[in-house]
Amino acid sequence: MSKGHQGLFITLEGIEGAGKSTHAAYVADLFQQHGHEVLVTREPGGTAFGEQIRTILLQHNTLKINALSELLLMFAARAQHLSEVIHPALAQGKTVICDRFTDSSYAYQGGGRNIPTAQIHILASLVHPHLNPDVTLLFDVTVETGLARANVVTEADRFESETLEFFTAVRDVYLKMAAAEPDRIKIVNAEQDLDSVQADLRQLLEHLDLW
Ligand code: Z5A
Repeated sequence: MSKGHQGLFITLEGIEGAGKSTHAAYVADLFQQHGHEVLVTREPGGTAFGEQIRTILLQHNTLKINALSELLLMFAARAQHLSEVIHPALAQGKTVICDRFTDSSYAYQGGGRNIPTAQIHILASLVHPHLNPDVTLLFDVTVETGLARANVVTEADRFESETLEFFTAVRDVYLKMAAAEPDRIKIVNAEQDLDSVQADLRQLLEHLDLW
């Protein structure tokens, strides 16, 4: 696999409740079993600055945040995350497993909030001109299943309070990106029970020959 960094950069994507956080630990474990030094991180967040931005973005209150401000905050957190955590870890040869990255911006701010793809692309080119995930695992579930799972765990945050139409648009963008970039974005059927999802994940990663 040709890439401009030493370590592997793996991202996990999908709508809420798809199982990214649950499976991040499983994927990390598989890489560790094969001798990789692994760093698990998330967006928005992953740094002290990014976690503060995360709090602002997710808290459900009366604060008004327009779509462009939301997008810029996602990329501000990402710029910090890249410089403080992701680039150094990759340079040390670590396998970085990141729960959400720029594909989330295309899906949520693009699909969900209708910001033109070209504008998001400008920010992506500015913030990480030479870095793209080596592999993206897209955990795909129906909106109904994802929201039902997510809402059992915690009270709905600012995003989780969005409409079915919003999440349907988000999921559609993810599926379109996967169709456009099949070599990078691998769809995992997350509608199945946990054991079946993990069996598929193991088989997929073995097939990709990443270790
Ligand atoms: N966002 C954005 O808009 N733009 C951006 O650029 C970025 C992010 C980077 C982050 O919040 C929010 O930020 C997110 C998008 C936006 N929107 N929301 N909401 P977050 O990190 O809190 O949200 P999330 O990533 O969607 O987290 P989540 O709801 O926890 O989803 P998850 O990590 O995919 O699911 P999970 O926690 O692993 O699983 C949820 C529950 O389902 C849990 O009880 C599991 O045990 C259960 N589960 C998972 N899989 C299964 C299966 N297969 N069967 C049965 N039960 C399951």
